[in-house]
Amino acid sequence: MRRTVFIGEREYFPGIGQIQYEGRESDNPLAFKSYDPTRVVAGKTMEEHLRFAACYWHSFCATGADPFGPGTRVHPWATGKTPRDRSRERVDAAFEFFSKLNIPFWCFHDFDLAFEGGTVSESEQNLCEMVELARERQDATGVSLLWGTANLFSHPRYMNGASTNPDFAVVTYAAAQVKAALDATVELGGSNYVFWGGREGYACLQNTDTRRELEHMAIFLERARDYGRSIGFDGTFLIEPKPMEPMKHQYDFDAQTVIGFLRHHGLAGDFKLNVEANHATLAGHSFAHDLRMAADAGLLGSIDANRGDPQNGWDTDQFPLDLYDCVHGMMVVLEAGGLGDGGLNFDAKVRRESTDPEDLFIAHIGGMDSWARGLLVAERVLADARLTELIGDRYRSFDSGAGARFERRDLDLVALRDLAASAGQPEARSGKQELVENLINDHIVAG
Ligand code: XUL
Ligand code: CO
Repeated sequence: MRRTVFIGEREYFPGIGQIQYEGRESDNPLAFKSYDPTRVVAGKTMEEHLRFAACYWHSFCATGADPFGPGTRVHPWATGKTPRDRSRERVDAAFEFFSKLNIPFWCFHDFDLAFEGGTVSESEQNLCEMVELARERQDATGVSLLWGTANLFSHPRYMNGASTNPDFAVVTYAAAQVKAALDATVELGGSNYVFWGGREGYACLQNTDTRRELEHMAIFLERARDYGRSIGFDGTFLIEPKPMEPMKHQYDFDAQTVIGFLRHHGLAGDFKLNVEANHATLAGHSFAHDLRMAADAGLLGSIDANRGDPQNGWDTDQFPLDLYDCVHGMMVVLEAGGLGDGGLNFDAKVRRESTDPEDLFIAHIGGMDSWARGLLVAERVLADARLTELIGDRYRSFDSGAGARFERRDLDLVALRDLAASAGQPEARSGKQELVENLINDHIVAG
């Protein structure tokens, strides 16, 4: 159960109190208009359906730097004299933010939370100290950990990959980090552990032994799984697909690639997918497509909620304020029976030009309201008999007779040929795309 606002030694967001649900009539930018955590939709509260999480890296570490210029935001929690002081301040600022926003979960990388030391042991110690502090703050606020992960992409040692690095010495460093990050995740009661392999891929196909690298990646994931289980981690391991950036090609290209990889290596019992909107679009798919592929495989674990920009070909990590994305996404989630122990993590950053402290609240409030609207609309769309009938009708020919026998694998290719030869040309049957799109639009405006 979450408690009231947490304020540490210093208040980092003065003038902003607990964000409340005020309903659609409210014109307060610091209030929820649609996200009412206690409202019941399709048998569960909005809070239970949506399982929102804030991320530590974009909101509390990043300052808005881009390849053309430095950060534009000066964080009041980054003023301490030593890296250790700054890490501790950041935890307080983050938990003040989480509790004021009334967000139930958070996510972190090892070296967002702690600063990397000069040696493996020093880094482990730093992380342990910060985990202890975060645990106290979790207890004080009731905010829980959705997932932890290790940053295996920023340090120059990972420039040629982490678990897929051609140099075994680097692979061992990656293992050390994953071990410590798993320990931290267990200590903080996290329900998932994420692998996003930013550098697990290649920049040049001609200097890379891809067969060997993919094998190494599978071995590494097995070892991580075994260690996690040995220390009592009974949650879900998640792979987060992304096709490229920073590498030219990343092995976790998209949902279907990862599903194939997991099944090929016998990992699908312990691993699921963390689908990120902007990664799906970089792969040339829609967000809903990757969600659907993961859900169809029974491997939809969690979501990194954000969006890209159609005019930019990179990972802009904008807040997910596109209503269609949220509606289409929630349609998949509801049909899949929910997110289970996964959640909706805002892997999103305010724009470089959004420099007011309140912008961080406004962005998250917008994301939470958009997904809440997505939930309400998706529930209505899925309950609309016209859609279920339309889809049922499209596949009716498989429900009985020869079509059903085909699905039961009773017909061979010759039998199929003979059916075609005796029946003549199939009739044209409309897919009714515009009708379906109109129907969804009608439900969006009706709410
Ligand atoms: C990078 C990305 C990461 C992962 C965690 O594109 O999405 O923040 O979510 O490492
Ligand atoms: Co992500």
